[in-house]
Amino acid sequence: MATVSLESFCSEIERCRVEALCALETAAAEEHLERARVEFAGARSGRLKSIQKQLGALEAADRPAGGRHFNELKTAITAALEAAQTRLARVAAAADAIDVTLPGQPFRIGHVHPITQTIRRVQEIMSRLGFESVDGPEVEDQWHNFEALAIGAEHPARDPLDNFYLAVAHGADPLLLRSQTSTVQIRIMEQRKPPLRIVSLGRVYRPDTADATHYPMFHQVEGLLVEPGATMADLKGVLRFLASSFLGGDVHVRFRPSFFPFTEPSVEFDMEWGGRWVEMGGAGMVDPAVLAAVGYDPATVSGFAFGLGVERIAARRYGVADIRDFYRNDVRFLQQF
Ligand code: FA5
Repeated sequence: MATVSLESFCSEIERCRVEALCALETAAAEEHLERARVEFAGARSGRLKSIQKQLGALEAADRPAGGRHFNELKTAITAALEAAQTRLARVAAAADAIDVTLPGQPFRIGHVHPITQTIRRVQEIMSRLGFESVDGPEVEDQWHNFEALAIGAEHPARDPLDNFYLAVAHGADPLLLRSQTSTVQIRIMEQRKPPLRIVSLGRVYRPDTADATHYPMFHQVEGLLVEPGATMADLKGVLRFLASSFLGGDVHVRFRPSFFPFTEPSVEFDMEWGGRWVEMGGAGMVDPAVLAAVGYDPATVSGFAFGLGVERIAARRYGVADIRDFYRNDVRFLQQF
Protein backbone atom coordinates (compact mmCIF):
# COMPACT_ATOMS: atom_id res chain seq x y z
CA MET A 1 0.00 0.00 0.00
CA ALA A 2 1.37 3.42 -0.98
CA THR A 3 2.37 5.59 1.95
CA VAL A 4 -0.03 8.33 2.98
CA SER A 5 1.24 11.49 4.61
CA LEU A 6 -0.20 12.51 7.99
CA GLU A 7 -1.18 15.84 6.46
CA SER A 8 -3.35 14.35 3.71
CA PHE A 9 -4.75 11.83 6.26
CA CYS A 10 -5.76 14.72 8.55
CA SER A 11 -7.32 16.71 5.73
CA GLU A 12 -9.36 13.63 4.74
CA ILE A 13 -10.50 13.34 8.38
CA GLU A 14 -11.46 17.03 8.43
CA ARG A 15 -13.43 16.75 5.16
CA CYS A 16 -15.23 13.70 6.48
CA ARG A 17 -16.04 15.46 9.81
CA VAL A 18 -17.53 18.52 8.05
CA GLU A 19 -19.59 16.48 5.59
CA ALA A 20 -20.75 13.96 8.20
CA LEU A 21 -21.83 16.57 10.78
CA CYS A 22 -23.59 18.60 8.09
CA ALA A 23 -25.49 15.54 6.78
CA LEU A 24 -26.46 14.36 10.28
CA GLU A 25 -27.49 17.76 11.63
CA THR A 26 -29.68 18.55 8.64
CA ALA A 27 -31.32 15.11 8.26
CA ALA A 28 -35.06 15.93 8.32
CA ALA A 29 -36.43 12.40 8.14
CA GLU A 30 -35.56 8.89 9.22
CA GLU A 31 -34.53 7.86 5.70
CA HIS A 32 -32.10 10.83 5.35
CA LEU A 33 -30.54 9.90 8.67
CA GLU A 34 -30.20 6.26 7.68
CA ARG A 35 -28.56 7.24 4.37
CA ALA A 36 -26.03 9.43 6.25
CA ARG A 37 -25.37 6.68 8.80
CA VAL A 38 -24.59 4.15 6.07
CA GLU A 39 -22.40 6.65 4.17
CA PHE A 40 -20.26 7.69 7.15
CA ALA A 41 -20.56 4.97 9.80
CA GLY A 42 -21.53 1.91 7.68
CA ALA A 43 -19.67 -1.15 8.99
CA ARG A 44 -18.45 -2.37 5.60
CA SER A 45 -17.96 0.55 3.23
CA GLY A 46 -18.59 3.65 5.34
CA ARG A 47 -16.19 6.58 5.11
CA LEU A 48 -14.98 5.96 8.68
CA LYS A 49 -14.10 2.41 7.72
CA SER A 50 -12.07 3.50 4.69
CA ILE A 51 -10.25 6.17 6.75
CA GLN A 52 -9.47 3.54 9.37
CA LYS A 53 -7.94 1.38 6.61
CA GLN A 54 -5.65 4.28 5.60
CA LEU A 55 -4.18 4.29 9.13
CA GLY A 56 -2.01 1.38 8.04
CA ALA A 57 -0.58 3.46 5.18
CA LEU A 58 0.83 6.15 7.52
CA GLU A 59 4.49 6.22 8.45
CA ALA A 60 4.92 4.20 11.64
CA ALA A 61 5.88 7.37 13.51
CA ASP A 62 2.67 9.13 12.39
CA ARG A 63 0.30 6.31 13.34
CA PRO A 64 -0.27 7.30 17.02
CA ALA A 65 -1.25 10.85 15.97
CA GLY A 66 -3.31 9.51 13.06
CA GLY A 67 -5.05 7.04 15.39
CA ARG A 68 -5.92 9.84 17.85
CA HIS A 69 -7.40 11.98 15.04
CA PHE A 70 -9.36 8.99 13.78
CA ASN A 71 -10.78 8.24 17.25
CA GLU A 72 -11.85 11.87 17.64
CA LEU A 73 -13.64 11.71 14.29
CA LYS A 74 -15.37 8.46 15.24
CA THR A 75 -16.53 9.93 18.57
CA ALA A 76 -17.80 13.10 16.87
CA ILE A 77 -19.77 11.15 14.24
CA THR A 78 -21.25 8.74 16.82
CA ALA A 79 -22.35 11.70 19.00
CA ALA A 80 -23.86 13.53 16.00
CA LEU A 81 -25.70 10.37 14.97
CA GLU A 82 -27.24 9.95 18.43
CA ALA A 83 -28.18 13.63 18.59
CA ALA A 84 -29.91 13.40 15.21
CA GLN A 85 -31.83 10.26 16.30
CA THR A 86 -33.03 12.00 19.46
CA ARG A 87 -34.05 15.11 17.51
CA LEU A 88 -36.10 13.13 14.95
CA ALA A 89 -37.80 11.09 17.70
CA ARG A 90 -38.85 14.34 19.37
CA VAL A 91 -40.24 15.69 16.10
CA ALA A 92 -42.26 12.48 15.60
CA ALA A 93 -43.69 12.69 19.13
CA ALA A 94 -44.65 16.34 18.66
CA ALA A 95 -46.49 15.46 15.44
CA ASP A 96 -48.80 13.15 17.47
CA ALA A 97 -49.52 15.81 20.08
CA ILE A 98 -52.57 18.13 19.99
CA ASP A 99 -52.06 21.19 17.88
CA VAL A 100 -53.66 23.92 19.98
CA THR A 101 -53.32 26.41 17.15
CA LEU A 102 -55.77 24.56 14.86
CA PRO A 103 -59.08 26.41 14.37
CA GLY A 104 -62.07 25.04 16.34
CA GLN A 105 -64.90 23.07 14.79
CA PRO A 106 -68.60 23.46 15.55
CA PHE A 107 -69.48 21.14 18.48
CA ARG A 108 -72.95 19.59 18.31
CA ILE A 109 -74.57 19.27 21.70
CA GLY A 110 -77.98 17.76 22.28
CA HIS A 111 -80.78 19.14 24.39
CA VAL A 112 -83.50 17.98 26.69
CA HIS A 113 -86.35 16.00 25.07
CA PRO A 114 -89.52 18.13 24.56
CA ILE A 115 -91.50 15.90 26.94
CA THR A 116 -88.88 16.41 29.67
CA GLN A 117 -88.86 20.14 28.89
CA THR A 118 -92.65 20.13 29.34
CA ILE A 119 -92.40 18.22 32.64
CA ARG A 120 -89.83 20.68 34.03
CA ARG A 121 -91.85 23.69 32.91
CA VAL A 122 -95.06 22.35 34.48
CA GLN A 123 -93.19 21.62 37.73
CA GLU A 124 -91.84 25.14 37.73
CA ILE A 125 -95.27 26.72 37.11
CA MET A 126 -96.92 24.60 39.80
CA SER A 127 -94.15 25.39 42.28
CA ARG A 128 -95.15 29.06 41.98
CA LEU A 129 -98.52 28.03 43.45
CA GLY A 130 -96.81 26.11 46.25
CA PHE A 131 -97.17 22.61 44.74
CA GLU A 132 -94.23 20.38 45.69
CA SER A 133 -93.00 17.86 43.07
CA VAL A 134 -93.11 14.24 44.25
CA ASP A 135 -92.58 10.83 42.64
CA GLY A 136 -94.21 7.44 42.90
CA PRO A 137 -93.40 3.92 41.66
CA GLU A 138 -94.27 2.83 38.13
CA VAL A 139 -94.90 -0.77 39.26
CA GLU A 140 -97.95 -0.57 41.49
CA ASP A 141 -100.17 -2.76 43.61
CA GLN A 142 -103.90 -2.92 43.06
CA TRP A 143 -104.65 -1.03 46.26
CA HIS A 144 -102.96 2.16 45.09
CA ASN A 145 -103.91 1.88 41.41
CA PHE A 146 -107.57 0.96 42.00
CA GLU A 147 -109.04 0.17 45.41
CA ALA A 148 -107.94 3.25 47.35
CA LEU A 149 -109.30 5.27 44.41
CA ALA A 150 -112.72 3.61 44.81
CA ILE A 151 -112.25 1.52 41.66
CA GLY A 152 -113.84 -1.72 42.88
CA ALA A 153 -113.03 -5.31 41.91
CA GLU A 154 -115.73 -5.40 39.22
CA HIS A 155 -114.86 -2.05 37.65
CA PRO A 156 -114.11 -2.33 33.91
CA ALA A 157 -110.95 -0.17 34.39
CA ARG A 158 -109.36 -3.23 36.06
CA ASP A 159 -109.87 -5.45 33.02
CA PRO A 160 -106.68 -7.33 32.08
CA LEU A 161 -107.16 -6.11 28.51
CA ASP A 162 -106.92 -2.51 29.71
CA ASN A 163 -103.84 -2.90 31.91
CA PHE A 164 -100.31 -4.29 31.89
CA TYR A 165 -100.47 -6.81 34.76
CA LEU A 166 -97.20 -8.42 35.75
CA ALA A 167 -96.89 -12.17 36.11
CA VAL A 168 -96.66 -13.17 39.80
CA ALA A 169 -96.49 -16.39 41.79
CA HIS A 170 -99.81 -18.25 42.02
CA GLY A 171 -102.11 -16.78 44.65
CA ALA A 172 -100.29 -13.46 45.02
CA ASP A 173 -102.05 -10.22 44.13
CA PRO A 174 -100.81 -9.26 40.66
CA LEU A 175 -98.87 -6.02 40.40
CA LEU A 176 -99.26 -3.83 37.34
CA LEU A 177 -97.58 -0.98 35.49
CA ARG A 178 -99.55 1.95 36.86
CA SER A 179 -102.30 3.11 34.51
CA GLN A 180 -102.57 6.57 36.08
CA THR A 181 -100.57 8.88 38.34
CA SER A 182 -103.54 9.17 40.73
CA THR A 183 -101.72 6.38 42.64
CA VAL A 184 -99.35 9.07 43.94
CA GLN A 185 -102.26 10.97 45.53
CA ILE A 186 -102.93 7.95 47.74
CA ARG A 187 -99.26 7.26 48.52
CA ILE A 188 -98.70 10.86 49.65
CA MET A 189 -101.94 11.10 51.65
CA GLU A 190 -101.00 7.85 53.43
CA GLN A 191 -97.69 9.40 54.49
CA ARG A 192 -98.60 13.01 55.26
CA LYS A 193 -101.23 15.02 57.05
CA PRO A 194 -103.07 17.95 55.42
CA PRO A 195 -102.64 20.67 54.33
CA LEU A 196 -100.82 19.49 51.21
CA ARG A 197 -100.17 20.62 47.69
CA ILE A 198 -98.31 18.15 45.49
CA VAL A 199 -97.72 17.62 41.81
CA SER A 200 -96.38 14.40 40.32
CA LEU A 201 -95.25 13.93 36.74
CA GLY A 202 -94.32 10.51 35.44
CA ARG A 203 -94.91 7.61 33.08
CA VAL A 204 -98.09 5.58 32.94
CA TYR A 205 -98.92 2.54 30.81
CA ARG A 206 -102.07 1.38 29.04
CA PRO A 207 -102.48 -1.15 26.22
CA ASP A 208 -104.01 1.53 23.98
CA THR A 209 -103.45 1.38 20.23
CA ALA A 210 -101.05 4.14 19.23
CA ASP A 211 -102.61 6.93 17.21
CA ALA A 212 -102.25 10.71 16.94
CA THR A 213 -103.43 11.27 20.54
CA HIS A 214 -102.67 7.90 22.21
CA TYR A 215 -99.53 5.96 23.03
CA PRO A 216 -99.19 2.82 25.19
CA MET A 217 -96.64 4.60 27.39
CA PHE A 218 -97.32 8.22 28.13
CA HIS A 219 -96.90 10.75 30.92
CA GLN A 220 -99.40 12.35 33.24
CA VAL A 221 -99.23 15.37 35.49
CA GLU A 222 -101.14 14.73 38.68
CA GLY A 223 -102.04 17.58 41.01
CA LEU A 224 -103.52 17.27 44.49
CA LEU A 225 -104.47 19.95 46.99
CA VAL A 226 -106.05 19.18 50.37
CA GLU A 227 -106.82 22.09 52.68
CA PRO A 228 -109.65 23.36 54.82
CA GLY A 229 -112.20 25.04 52.55
CA ALA A 230 -110.78 24.04 49.11
CA THR A 231 -113.45 24.36 46.42
CA MET A 232 -114.13 23.65 42.77
CA ALA A 233 -113.44 27.34 42.09
CA ASP A 234 -109.86 26.81 43.33
CA LEU A 235 -109.47 23.80 41.03
CA LYS A 236 -110.65 25.80 38.03
CA GLY A 237 -108.39 28.72 38.94
CA VAL A 238 -105.33 26.48 39.25
CA LEU A 239 -105.97 24.71 35.92
CA ARG A 240 -106.57 28.02 34.13
CA PHE A 241 -103.34 29.39 35.64
CA LEU A 242 -101.39 26.30 34.52
CA ALA A 243 -102.86 26.47 31.00
CA SER A 244 -102.24 30.17 30.47
CA SER A 245 -98.74 30.08 32.03
CA PHE A 246 -97.71 27.15 29.85
CA LEU A 247 -99.49 28.06 26.62
CA GLY A 248 -100.06 31.80 26.76
CA GLY A 249 -102.92 33.92 27.99
CA ASP A 250 -105.09 33.43 24.92
CA VAL A 251 -105.64 29.67 25.40
CA HIS A 252 -109.31 28.71 25.66
CA VAL A 253 -110.20 26.03 28.20
CA ARG A 254 -113.48 24.45 29.22
CA PHE A 255 -114.73 22.11 31.95
CA ARG A 256 -117.22 19.36 31.09
CA PRO A 257 -119.12 17.32 33.66
CA SER A 258 -117.71 13.80 33.86
CA PHE A 259 -117.24 10.87 36.19
CA PHE A 260 -114.27 9.41 38.06
CA PRO A 261 -114.86 7.02 40.98
CA PHE A 262 -112.52 9.00 43.27
CA THR A 263 -113.75 12.56 42.63
CA GLU A 264 -117.16 14.10 43.15
CA PRO A 265 -118.05 16.22 41.27
CA SER A 266 -115.79 15.29 38.35
CA VAL A 267 -114.94 17.18 35.16
CA GLU A 268 -113.02 16.76 31.95
CA PHE A 269 -110.61 19.57 31.17
CA ASP A 270 -110.43 20.50 27.45
CA MET A 271 -108.41 23.03 25.47
CA GLU A 272 -109.31 24.62 22.19
CA TRP A 273 -106.88 23.81 19.39
CA GLY A 274 -107.32 24.69 15.74
CA GLY A 275 -111.08 25.22 16.09
CA ARG A 276 -111.57 21.90 17.96
CA TRP A 277 -111.76 20.97 21.65
CA VAL A 278 -109.10 18.48 22.74
CA GLU A 279 -109.38 16.60 26.04
CA MET A 280 -106.34 17.24 28.21
CA GLY A 281 -107.33 15.37 31.35
CA GLY A 282 -109.71 14.69 34.19
CA ALA A 283 -110.22 16.50 37.48
CA GLY A 284 -112.59 16.92 40.38
CA MET A 285 -113.08 17.35 44.11
CA VAL A 286 -111.52 14.42 46.00
CA ASP A 287 -114.39 12.15 47.09
CA PRO A 288 -114.85 12.41 50.91
CA ALA A 289 -114.77 8.58 51.03
CA VAL A 290 -111.22 8.66 49.59
CA LEU A 291 -110.16 11.23 52.20
CA ALA A 292 -111.66 9.12 54.98
CA ALA A 293 -109.94 5.94 53.65
CA VAL A 294 -106.51 7.54 54.16
CA GLY A 295 -107.41 8.81 57.62
CA TYR A 296 -108.28 12.42 56.81
CA ASP A 297 -111.37 14.06 58.28
CA PRO A 298 -113.67 15.10 55.39
CA ALA A 299 -115.55 17.38 57.81
CA THR A 300 -112.48 19.62 58.26
CA VAL A 301 -110.60 19.35 54.95
CA SER A 302 -111.56 19.11 51.31
CA GLY A 303 -109.41 18.72 48.25
CA PHE A 304 -109.21 18.72 44.51
CA ALA A 305 -107.16 16.63 42.10
CA PHE A 306 -106.41 16.61 38.41
CA GLY A 307 -104.58 14.36 35.97
CA LEU A 308 -103.55 15.67 32.55
CA GLY A 309 -101.81 13.99 29.62
CA VAL A 310 -98.33 15.50 29.27
CA GLU A 311 -97.96 14.47 25.59
CA ARG A 312 -101.23 16.24 24.78
CA ILE A 313 -100.28 19.52 26.44
CA ALA A 314 -96.81 19.32 24.85
CA ALA A 315 -98.41 18.70 21.44
CA ARG A 316 -100.71 21.69 21.97
CA ARG A 317 -97.81 23.90 22.99
CA TYR A 318 -95.43 22.92 20.18
CA GLY A 319 -98.07 22.50 17.46
CA VAL A 320 -97.33 18.77 17.05
CA ALA A 321 -100.25 17.04 15.33
CA ASP A 322 -99.27 13.47 16.23
CA ILE A 323 -97.87 12.53 19.68
CA ARG A 324 -96.15 9.45 18.18
CA ASP A 325 -93.59 11.89 16.74
CA PHE A 326 -92.27 12.45 20.28
CA TYR A 327 -91.12 8.81 20.38
CA ARG A 328 -89.87 8.18 16.86
CA ASN A 329 -86.44 9.49 17.90
CA ASP A 330 -86.02 11.37 14.64
CA VAL A 331 -83.34 13.96 15.43
CA ARG A 332 -84.65 16.27 12.67
CA PHE A 333 -87.93 16.45 14.62
CA LEU A 334 -86.46 16.60 18.11
CA GLN A 335 -83.88 19.28 17.38
CA GLN A 336 -86.65 21.77 16.58
CA PHE A 337 -87.61 22.21 20.26
C1 FA5 B 1 -107.18 9.63 34.45
O1 FA5 B 1 -106.18 8.96 34.19
C2 FA5 B 1 -107.46 10.13 35.81
N1 FA5 B 1 -106.52 9.56 36.74
C3 FA5 B 1 -107.39 11.67 35.82
C4 FA5 B 1 -107.86 12.28 37.09
C5 FA5 B 1 -106.96 12.62 38.05
C6 FA5 B 1 -109.23 12.52 37.31
C7 FA5 B 1 -107.37 13.22 39.24
C8 FA5 B 1 -109.65 13.10 38.49
C9 FA5 B 1 -108.74 13.46 39.45
P1 FA5 B 1 -108.01 9.66 31.98
O2 FA5 B 1 -108.04 8.18 31.81
O3 FA5 B 1 -109.09 10.42 31.30
O4 FA5 B 1 -107.98 10.09 33.51
O5 FA5 B 1 -106.60 10.18 31.46
C10 FA5 B 1 -106.20 11.52 31.67
C11 FA5 B 1 -105.52 12.05 30.44
O6 FA5 B 1 -104.40 11.25 30.09
C12 FA5 B 1 -106.36 12.06 29.18
O7 FA5 B 1 -107.23 13.16 29.17
C13 FA5 B 1 -105.30 12.20 28.13
O8 FA5 B 1 -104.85 13.54 28.05
C14 FA5 B 1 -104.20 11.37 28.69
N2 FA5 B 1 -104.21 10.02 28.09
C15 FA5 B 1 -105.00 9.00 28.39
N3 FA5 B 1 -104.68 7.90 27.66
C16 FA5 B 1 -103.63 8.28 26.88
C17 FA5 B 1 -102.81 7.61 25.93
N4 FA5 B 1 -102.96 6.33 25.63
N5 FA5 B 1 -101.82 8.31 25.32
C18 FA5 B 1 -101.60 9.60 25.64
N6 FA5 B 1 -102.32 10.29 26.54
C19 FA5 B 1 -103.34 9.64 27.17
